[in-house]
Amino acid sequence: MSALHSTFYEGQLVKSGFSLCLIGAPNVGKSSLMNALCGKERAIVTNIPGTTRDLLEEEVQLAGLHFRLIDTAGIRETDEVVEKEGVRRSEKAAQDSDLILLVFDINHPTDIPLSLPQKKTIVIWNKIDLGSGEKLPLPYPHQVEVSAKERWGLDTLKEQIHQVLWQGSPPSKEELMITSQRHYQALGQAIQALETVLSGLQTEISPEFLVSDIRLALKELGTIIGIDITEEVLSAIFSKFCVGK
Ligand SMILES: Nc1nc2c(ncn2[C@@H]2O[C@H](COP(=O)(O)OP(=O)(O)OP(=O)(O)O)[C@@H](O)[C@H]2O)c(=O)[nH]1
Ligand SMILES: [Mg+2]
Repeated sequence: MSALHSTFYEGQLVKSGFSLCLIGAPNVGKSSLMNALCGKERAIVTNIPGTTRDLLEEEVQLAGLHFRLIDTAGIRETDEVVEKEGVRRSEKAAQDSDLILLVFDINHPTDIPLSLPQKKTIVIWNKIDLGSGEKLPLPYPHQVEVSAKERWGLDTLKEQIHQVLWQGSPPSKEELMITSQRHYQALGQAIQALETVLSGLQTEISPEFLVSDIRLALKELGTIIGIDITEEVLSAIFSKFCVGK
């Protein structure tokens, strides 16, 4: 029951999808990568730095999982009001998303003044079709070289996305997961009640004191499968073991 209870986070992600945010300096190819991953020209791409000014979202399936891709405005120091707001939204989107693709132009890598969580960040070295410059030393273990323009390296990127999401241990297809908040709560209550029963058994208290917690656990489990199993099970127990008589 505890193992099932702990699948709730993953279960929820699988059900509602993951958010994946593209972050980086202007002109590094975030929008181009967004388009490459979507398989369509969703975002405007130009060679003018500062093309994307607002957040742009698109739902996609990548390797069997559902994602909400978010393209963002390039991060740079600016006094321009609209762009400044765009940069603020980019930083917020990075904080809120399940996964971050931190994009660099491998031939002109300039760092951005943002420190992102290592566990959910993948560094993308883009534009490898133009050659390969000196990489910046960065504290993120997951790094991939791609060309958004030529669609190179996208399969490796998708593999990395999977690895980072599941931290090396993907749930097997047969694994049962709970995806509903109500089931999560009911299972949690049942576990708590059974733990009380267990410690009661260890201290050898009289069984009739355990009945109310067993009843509670059964009631909670019953709400998951939609029936009231309490009375049926308890009357069977009472008829066989004379508990509490
Ligand atoms: N050669 C080459 N050019 C690329 C690649 N990816 C993007 N570009 C070019 O780089 C320029 C900028 O691309 P965008 O995708 O608009 O870059 P961005 O990071 O979204 O830029 P902003 O929206 O300004 O922050 C465009 O001229 C693209 O065609 C790539 O893999 N190889
Ligand atoms: Mg853009």
